[in-house]
Amino acid sequence: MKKLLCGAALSALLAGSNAELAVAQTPKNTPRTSIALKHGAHDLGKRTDPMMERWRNYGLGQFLHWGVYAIAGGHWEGKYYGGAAEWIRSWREMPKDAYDNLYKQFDPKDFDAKAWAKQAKDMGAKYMIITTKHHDGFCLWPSEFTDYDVSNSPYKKDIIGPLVEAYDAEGIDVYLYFSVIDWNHPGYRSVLKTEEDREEYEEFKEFTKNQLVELLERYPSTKGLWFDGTWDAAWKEQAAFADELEAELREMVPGLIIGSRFRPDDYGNRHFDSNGDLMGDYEQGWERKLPKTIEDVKGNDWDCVMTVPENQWGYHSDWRGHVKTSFELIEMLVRSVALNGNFVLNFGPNGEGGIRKEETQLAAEIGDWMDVNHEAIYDCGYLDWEKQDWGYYTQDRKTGKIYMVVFNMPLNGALRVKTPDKVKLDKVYSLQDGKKFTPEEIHKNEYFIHYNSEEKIKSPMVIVIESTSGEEGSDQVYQKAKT
Ligand code: H76
Repeated sequence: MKKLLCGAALSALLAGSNAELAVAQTPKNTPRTSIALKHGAHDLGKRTDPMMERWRNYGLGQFLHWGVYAIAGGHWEGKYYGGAAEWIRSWREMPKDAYDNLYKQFDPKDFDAKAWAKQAKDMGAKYMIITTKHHDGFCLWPSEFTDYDVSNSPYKKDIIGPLVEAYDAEGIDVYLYFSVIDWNHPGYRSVLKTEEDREEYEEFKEFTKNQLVELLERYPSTKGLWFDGTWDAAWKEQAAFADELEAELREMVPGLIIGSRFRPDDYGNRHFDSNGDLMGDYEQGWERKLPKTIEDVKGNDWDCVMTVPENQWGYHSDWRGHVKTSFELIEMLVRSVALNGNFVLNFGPNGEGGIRKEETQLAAEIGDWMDVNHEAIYDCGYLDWEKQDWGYYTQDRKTGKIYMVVFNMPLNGALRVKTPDKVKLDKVYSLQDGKKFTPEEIHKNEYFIHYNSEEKIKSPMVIVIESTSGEEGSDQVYQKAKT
């Protein structure tokens, strides 16, 4: 896609029916009328410091949703809850006091932080996000600021500490999920209607701040914070508070990464401020969905967080509807990387701390694929070559090597590759076994890479291209058709 469009072309597009396309093609960093904001985006453009470079190159992450909702597992008194398991407290059929006493049963005998970390490592995850506190308010760490935490459960011990230690030991960076919705705190409000609401909410804000500072003090190796619940009307009024708090948290941990789902701007806009600029280090809006084209991500860093069933994060004992396969998840991972994002797969351990067999199997299958093909994922991002139907290109940002990740092998085994002008394909080979391919030039800047269609392919295969640019093309003359 051309980055720069002349004014006339742009207005022609805008006038056309495809408004979405026109917006996607608006050049980045062009001057525009801007609204004066105190609490909008403070820095424009991507962060280029080492910590953010590290984040950008993760490729694959793991999300963990764990809390007392795992004990209910999506059921109450034999009745099935169709919503997301971690939301069961909000269900009409779920007595609130019964839910609020579930923590008295929280005693996960199977919890083994090292085993979880090992499994994530074997899957190929480079970062992990753990729910320190979900909307119910139950804290997986012993918090000084509430009694509703692990220390008052029969388990008694900290959960977050051992997880941070175990994942750190595996070389997997830890991020802390934190909900600014807290159904347990008396000062929490989703909407501020009265003066009294506002007074109470001030206490809740103080509590929120104290807990966040506490988390970073307790777990100083934390690489970032993953916020949730910031869609509340009450929170959307807190631009100044959130801005100041974010600055304070960043001060505490140099390089700390915070996405776009934390603070609202002066007008209550989130993710993107009133001028359309991203607030935070990366776009956090890709939840259970993926961008289709590079234009969709507007030049920003982003990650996609994905559930295995349609919408279950915490443990639900009875998954209904479509359950994604490792093939689908690998395709999502590759698509994410090909569009300059990371892919984060969610796991919901059960009330005993066990990881269900479906998730264990998916982790193993993804891990098997990553063992062979991780080169096409880590340190990789978007390549500006015309996308083909067989799959996705990724490119290593450091070595420049190009990877063709093939999901749809043509029946005749002929994989089309269109290159920009003056690109020469020097070496083309299979990542799995190094077997060489000799590209057939079929047209100017267009080749077939012939895969022996007799050979059965069991999983998405990767072909490496080493190329040089700036070379003259072949001597072959291709004549344009006269029509
Ligand atoms: C709605 C909502 C929450 N955000 C997801 C990341 C899950 O935590 C879900 O419960």
